[in-house]
Amino acid sequence: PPNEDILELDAVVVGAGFSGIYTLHRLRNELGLNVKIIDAGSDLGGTWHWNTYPGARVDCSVPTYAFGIEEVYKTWTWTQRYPGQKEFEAYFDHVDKVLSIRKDCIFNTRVVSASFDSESAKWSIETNGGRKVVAQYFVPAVGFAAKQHIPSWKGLDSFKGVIHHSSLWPREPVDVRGKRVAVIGTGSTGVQIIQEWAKEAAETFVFQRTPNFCLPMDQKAFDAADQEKLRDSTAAEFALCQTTSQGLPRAGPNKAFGEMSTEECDQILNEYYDKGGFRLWSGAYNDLLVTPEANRATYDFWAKKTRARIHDPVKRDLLAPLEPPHPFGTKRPSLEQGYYENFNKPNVHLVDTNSNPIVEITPTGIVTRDNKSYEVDIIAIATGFDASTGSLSNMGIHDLNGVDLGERWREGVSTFLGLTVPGFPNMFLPYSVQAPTPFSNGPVFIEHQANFIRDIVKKMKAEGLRTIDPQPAAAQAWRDQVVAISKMTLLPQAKSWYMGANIPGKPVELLYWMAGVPAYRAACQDSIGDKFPVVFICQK
Ligand code: NA7
Repeated sequence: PPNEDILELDAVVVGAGFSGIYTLHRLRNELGLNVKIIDAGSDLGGTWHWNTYPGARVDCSVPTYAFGIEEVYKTWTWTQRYPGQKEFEAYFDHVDKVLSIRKDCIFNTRVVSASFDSESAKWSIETNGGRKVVAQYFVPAVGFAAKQHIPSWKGLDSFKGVIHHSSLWPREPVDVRGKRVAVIGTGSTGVQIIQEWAKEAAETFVFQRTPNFCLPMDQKAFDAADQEKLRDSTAAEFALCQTTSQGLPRAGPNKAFGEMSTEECDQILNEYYDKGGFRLWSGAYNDLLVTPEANRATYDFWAKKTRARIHDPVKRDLLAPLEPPHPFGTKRPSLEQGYYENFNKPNVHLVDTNSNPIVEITPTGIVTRDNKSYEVDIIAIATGFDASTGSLSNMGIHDLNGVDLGERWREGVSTFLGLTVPGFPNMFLPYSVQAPTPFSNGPVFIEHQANFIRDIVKKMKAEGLRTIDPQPAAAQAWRDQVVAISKMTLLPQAKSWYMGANIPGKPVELLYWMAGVPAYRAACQDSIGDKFPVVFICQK
């Protein structure tokens, strides 16, 4: 008889962000499966639920950083091109009103283990509350930034003031007026916090290890006329996203650096910088991340523009050095709104933790190697994440032989299509490793992967298959491709989270597949065509 204590489902999805919601919607509404999302958070949103730090804002523009589902976008109005976290909370509430997602979510619950039982051909999932769930399909949809990276500084727990990692920030605002504040880290998160705090805090101390090559955000508040225009253009913008390499609503450059005259380059670089957004990162030429000379030309252009905004020569050399520490765009740039001008204020200080690393957190501040002590009231730890593999490797997911996924990936990641892993039948990993993930417009790319998961499940049903499991040879070939593409690019030259290089002991390898979304989509389609029985072990 069925065990009443065990929840029996067709599919379990972990994570209620964009990828979890898309997958639930596709499997539940289009295939009629019984699906639930389990999420450690208390509501929908994933990244947009957790990241409540001051200034949290998307830096990929709407309306296409959103669900491409007509019923959702036709009934929603954005107030600005790059909305903040609060607007996303309201947006996910709207998504729930239209798609009825919350009713199938189990919140405040963390998955602590998942194992596949060959006999029943089902996943058995356990949560921190001791709940057991059994399902044919298992979809950890936890994004790339779910496992925080907090360096193990001496004395970290001794600090008497307010201290939080950016993605564990309290939901009620922390008042910084009249306070001395410190931000450690200058990635996308650090930059956003600094911009916010430098407006109000008495003293702001920025602890920078590597400069972020920030680009101007082309932020815009939408008026009624803009909103009307968006209503007409959104469908076409989403359609355009399907055709472009990054899933953005604009085509990339079609010429290489060497094919352009100096004047042509200058004109495009200036145009892209002035227009703002990630245009300069997408590239004024199509070999920005491949050809060193092309890359350097963009860097030099960027450095000249940025240096002109910073008055103090010491800060200028730290924020936008003449010699780049890594090629342009091989670490993620962020979009800024007056970030550099903040450093012209006398109460915004820049501490170089590259030459003087942090050695200790004391009850009252931060000490660097040169024995300088920075006394502060509030600290934001904006030191990033153990990207992509971190959350998956710590969820207790076991393969057919009982080996943990983290153990399987100890020497390097192996997947087929970045979505499936040999030995983990019927498990799908949207928005994860060895896929275009952070080099794409997230929601647009996720929609494609959710569609693919739906199509593969549909095919399994049509063919009467209980399980599919990628062939080890298919995964090896996929890995070889990721590595080969990586070697063609400049990305390995940066100590970035893309390379796993931000986490001590993590294998250094490019975690993502760089050949663009359309080519990725074609590879997925190919795998469920004639190749299907070759690349997957299929069992009835
Ligand atoms: P990031 O981009 O990983 O940035 C982390 C920052 O913290 C970065 O500036 C790091 O310097 C710095 N860092 C990390 N460890 C240390 C130590 N031990 N000491 C000093 N400084 C340190 O994370 P974010 O949260 O900003 O952004 C994550 C992504 O989320 C973002 O790219 C968007 O896609 C969304 P480093 O550069 O390693 O020298």
